[in-house]
Amino acid sequence: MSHRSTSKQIPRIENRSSKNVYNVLLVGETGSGKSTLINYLTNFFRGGTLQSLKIAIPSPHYRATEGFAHHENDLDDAMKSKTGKCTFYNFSLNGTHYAFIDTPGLSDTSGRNKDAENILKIMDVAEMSGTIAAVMLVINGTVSRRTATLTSTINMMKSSVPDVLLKNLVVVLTNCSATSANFDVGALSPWIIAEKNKFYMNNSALSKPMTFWMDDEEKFDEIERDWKKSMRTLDKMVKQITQLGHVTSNAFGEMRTKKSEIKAELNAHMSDMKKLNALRNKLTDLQHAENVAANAVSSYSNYRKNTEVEYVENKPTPYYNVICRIHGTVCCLNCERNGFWPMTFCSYFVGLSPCRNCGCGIGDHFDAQYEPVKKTKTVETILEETKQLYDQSTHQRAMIRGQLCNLSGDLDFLEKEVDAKIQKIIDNCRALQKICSQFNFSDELASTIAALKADAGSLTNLEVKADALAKIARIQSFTTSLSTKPGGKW
Ligand SMILES: Nc1nc2c(ncn2[C@@H]2O[C@H](COP(=O)(O)OP(=O)(O)O)[C@@H](O)[C@H]2O)c(=O)[nH]1
Ligand SMILES: [Mg+2]
Ligand SMILES: [Zn+2]
Ligand SMILES: [Zn+2]
Ligand SMILES: [Zn+2]
Repeated sequence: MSHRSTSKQIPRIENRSSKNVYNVLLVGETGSGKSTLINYLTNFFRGGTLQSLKIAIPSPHYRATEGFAHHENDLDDAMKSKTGKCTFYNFSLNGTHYAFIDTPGLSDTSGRNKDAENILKIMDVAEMSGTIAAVMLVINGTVSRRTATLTSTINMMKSSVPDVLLKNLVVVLTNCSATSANFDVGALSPWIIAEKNKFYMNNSALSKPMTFWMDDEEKFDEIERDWKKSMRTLDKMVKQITQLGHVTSNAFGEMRTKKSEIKAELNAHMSDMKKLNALRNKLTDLQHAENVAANAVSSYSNYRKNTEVEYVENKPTPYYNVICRIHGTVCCLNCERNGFWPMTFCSYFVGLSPCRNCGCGIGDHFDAQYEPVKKTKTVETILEETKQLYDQSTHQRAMIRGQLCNLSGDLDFLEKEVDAKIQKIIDNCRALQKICSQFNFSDELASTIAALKADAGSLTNLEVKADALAKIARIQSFTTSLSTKPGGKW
């Protein structure tokens, strides 16, 4: 049996060697006649007659006689919870074992979600069975192909039967005969059902209480004619099932794995886009902060101030000058005394009267062979407060630049990651299509993609939002192209 790791948690049906059992999966709309067919099979295998009907599945008019109700006890708990409403009906004939698996009806009134859930249950039970001999599509043969529910049921079935089982597809048209059937098997296209895999039955005995036809000769004849025909058809059908042989049902598990991987990857993709959104917003913030810091740096860069300072330099002169000690001024330039005593001979002093130039006493003056000259020089002073602000903003800016550098690294990484994940989604879709060429990606992924679009719409970074929406649109058109033409364009 399967040696694949994907099947490791799948409980198998114990104590029945799958090689000996022909597992037949019955699928179809609610009301198509699956339960009735199983009751007819019960009569076929267990020798029931119109006078002594054997009933596996009770109906309003017939009570169960076969004790199949507790059959699900054979399955372990894990299996039971997984299969839900799938029920096994086991029969044996001449040492050959058959298991007919009744599944929840599709296109149920409870809606699409319920259908999807039921399809999963059907696929789970198919996988757990280990091998499948036939997938039996039970269709009410009076229904023409054009009803919307039937079309949707057919599409659901196409999406759930792996290609390895296409040869094992069996169609049972109920409520009709080969001549009266309205249903066009061509509606299953591109599935082609071999003639010997098509069966027509009118299983009318159980639709009315026995009293309705038992004592009325004409009604009984009609019921009996159909009954006998059905039994002959079942004989052919059971023989054909053994001809179809066993196909390992791993493919159902692979489909389930691929489907859930694709959905998980799509969701992971969205959370990447959300991360990208956050990072891009942070990038914008940081770029703004960097700008602010850069402006601060330039506005605080004038922390140096130049001031003009006056000072006095003694310029040497070849002659003597009389200088006031108090005023620091030259009172007599190139004094005619030429430095000789007494100073009273200087024309600025008349006897002992004060200096005519500055008014100070003679004793406050001296002779010197230089001339004090006032000069100015430029001195650079540092504005401490401004410098502190400058240093702070320079530091700030360096930090922001570091963060920007890290952030753009993270962004690069994440963008590559996003591309790789999308590629993985594409690859998984292609792989799933290889397993099930009729898989309807558009339907299967519709709700996931709608959720992604809603998520993308709420992204705050306009650039990332546009990018996310474009990526989703690409994935969507890729999956649509897969649904219409195998291979698809990417
Ligand atoms: N006349 C006639 N009635 C049928 C046939 N198959 C099913 N029915 C009736 O159609 C109704 C739904 O059948 P049922 O077996 O419960 O469908 P299921 O929901 O697929 O299990 C019941 O009333 C059946 O008696 C058929 O081949 N001929
Ligand atoms: Mg039923
Ligand atoms: Zn003088
Ligand atoms: Zn003087
Ligand atoms: Zn003076």
